[in-house]
Formats: sequence, C-alpha cells, structure tokens
Amino acid sequence: MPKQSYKNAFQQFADMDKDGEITEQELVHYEKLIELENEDEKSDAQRKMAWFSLSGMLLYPFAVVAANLLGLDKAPGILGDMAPTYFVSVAAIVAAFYGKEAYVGKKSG
Ligand SMILES: [Ca+2]
Repeated sequence: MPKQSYKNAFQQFADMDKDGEITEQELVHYEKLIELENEDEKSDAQRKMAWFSLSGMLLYPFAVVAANLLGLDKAPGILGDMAPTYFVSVAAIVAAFYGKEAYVGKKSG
C-alpha cells in the first residue's frame, strides 16, 4: 500500500503535462528539481549550523557568569579550560561556512 501511494505521488509530481506518462525529458526535469531542492536544504542546514555555532560562541561568557552565579564552583573553571578548544573549533566551522559562501557566490555571480 505505501509503495503504491509513493509511486502515485511521484507520477503526479514528475508528469508535468499530466498526460499520464513520464517522458525522459520530464524525468530529467524532475531529477533537476529534486537536486535543487536538496541543494537548498543543504545550504539551509549549513546556515543554521553556522548561526548556532556563532550564538554559542557569543553566549559562552554568559554561560561562565551564569555558572558562577548559580554557585557551581567548578563549572566556570571547566568552561574556562574548554574555551580555547571550543573557540578554535567554532571559528573553524564559521570560517568554513563563510568561505564556502564566498566561493560559491563568486563562482555563480
Ligand atoms: Ca507527461
């Protein structure tokens, strides 16, 4: 049953002139469409990841302060020890993202 409905959905989507047949041209078009959609999703995910990393970096000092205020006496020290590794890793992620954006923008623009 699910197999059937999947096929129907595919047929409806790929069959652009709705004549009930999927020609090679329609298949190529469909393939391109899916490819573009995936590309879009991928760049969305990467953008989200870069923003998440960046906000983590910006909120890091507040986490140290918050841990201190909460009376977690060891947490600020541990966070402080982690900071160098953390900042370098996040900077690498963010740099990779913007580098890629710049490269792709240059290539297509
Ligand atoms: Ca058709």
